[in-house]
Amino acid sequence: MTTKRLFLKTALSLIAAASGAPAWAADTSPIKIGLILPMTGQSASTGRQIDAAVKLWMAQNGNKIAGRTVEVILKDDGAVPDATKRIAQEMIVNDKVAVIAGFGITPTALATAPLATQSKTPLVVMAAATSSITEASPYIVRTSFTLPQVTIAIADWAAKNKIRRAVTLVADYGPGFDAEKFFDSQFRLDGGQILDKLRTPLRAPDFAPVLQKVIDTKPDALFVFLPSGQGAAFMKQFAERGLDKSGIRLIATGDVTDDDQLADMGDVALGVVNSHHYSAAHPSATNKKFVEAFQAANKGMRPNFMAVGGFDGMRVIYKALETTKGAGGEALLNAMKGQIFESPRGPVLIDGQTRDIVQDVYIRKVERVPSMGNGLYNVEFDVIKAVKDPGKTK
Ligand code: VNL
Repeated sequence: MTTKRLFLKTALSLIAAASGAPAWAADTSPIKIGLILPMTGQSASTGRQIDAAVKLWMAQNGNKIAGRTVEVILKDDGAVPDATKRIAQEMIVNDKVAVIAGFGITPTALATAPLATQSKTPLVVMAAATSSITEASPYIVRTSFTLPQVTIAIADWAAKNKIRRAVTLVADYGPGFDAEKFFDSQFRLDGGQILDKLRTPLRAPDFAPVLQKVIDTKPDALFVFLPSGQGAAFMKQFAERGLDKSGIRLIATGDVTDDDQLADMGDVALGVVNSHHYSAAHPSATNKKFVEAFQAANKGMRPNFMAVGGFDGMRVIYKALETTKGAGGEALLNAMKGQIFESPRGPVLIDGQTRDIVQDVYIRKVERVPSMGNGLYNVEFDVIKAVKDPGKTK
């Protein structure tokens, strides 16, 4: 053995001794993805949708990246922020996850943001949609949407379609404040007038008192944002109070005419014009393939916008992990930035500057679709291309 080769051999065995593995051998440990979702409680439909979409992504794309096995660790936080934070801490410290995804509602994402920053762990927000979430940590990337992003379109549509006086009704927390504020400013800019701003609690809302106020105020239209899972209960009370026959038009964000519940809402939902980034009836080949595969794997379930946020979140994570060969931290975060791809919702970009999603926003009307089993669907009739979140403060 030459001196040079002996030196190399000694150096390599020293490195191997220090790291516990031969330095030239590839890392074969599993790549872990933490997934925190509300699988129980009021937001359980969001957890169910995203879990199903993550499983579909894995079934279609396998569980191997750079020769390593990908493991998804799913934990239920019941949409309780303290639980989310505790679970995230365990995933970072004990499981050594490369990334944490999920986050059904805004408070759970905000509670976890400081941990992401401290530990340099990327968070992929697949559901929560308050604009400010991506500003709570430089390690947050979002594949869902923001309320300002989808709300401006319906405010604009309303003002241009003979609606002069409106009342707003939103859930009393982050995304509701965003929806209320951006509906108000766009609608007034377009010459409309806001007669009243109503809010209902996030937990166990009772729509009776606010609907009575709407009846008394008699606006041309009622604009509504409620988080996914509350739409059906709202529609029921709207109809029970005769509001569907009152001449007061119902307009909304697509959270209210959510594909998860729309099929069972009944005629009260017919004709509701709303704006959002995803409809199960989106007429693209990519979406048809997605909906068919999702329904084949989940009998009786129609994918909603939460499922698409989860599916696309996995795409962003997988592509980034392929780039880093499974490494996490800042490298993984950077590999998520700037991704452009065709989602079931349409073309999307993960903005490298804001880490938020840029996407098309559609104006839709709830209709019965004979070619789709005569079910109720959000049928797209107009589009605003490549909308960035208008809610960013910097
Ligand atoms: C949020 C926004 C949650 C929109 C939603 O459903 C929704 C949130 C659970 O940011 O908390 O449709």
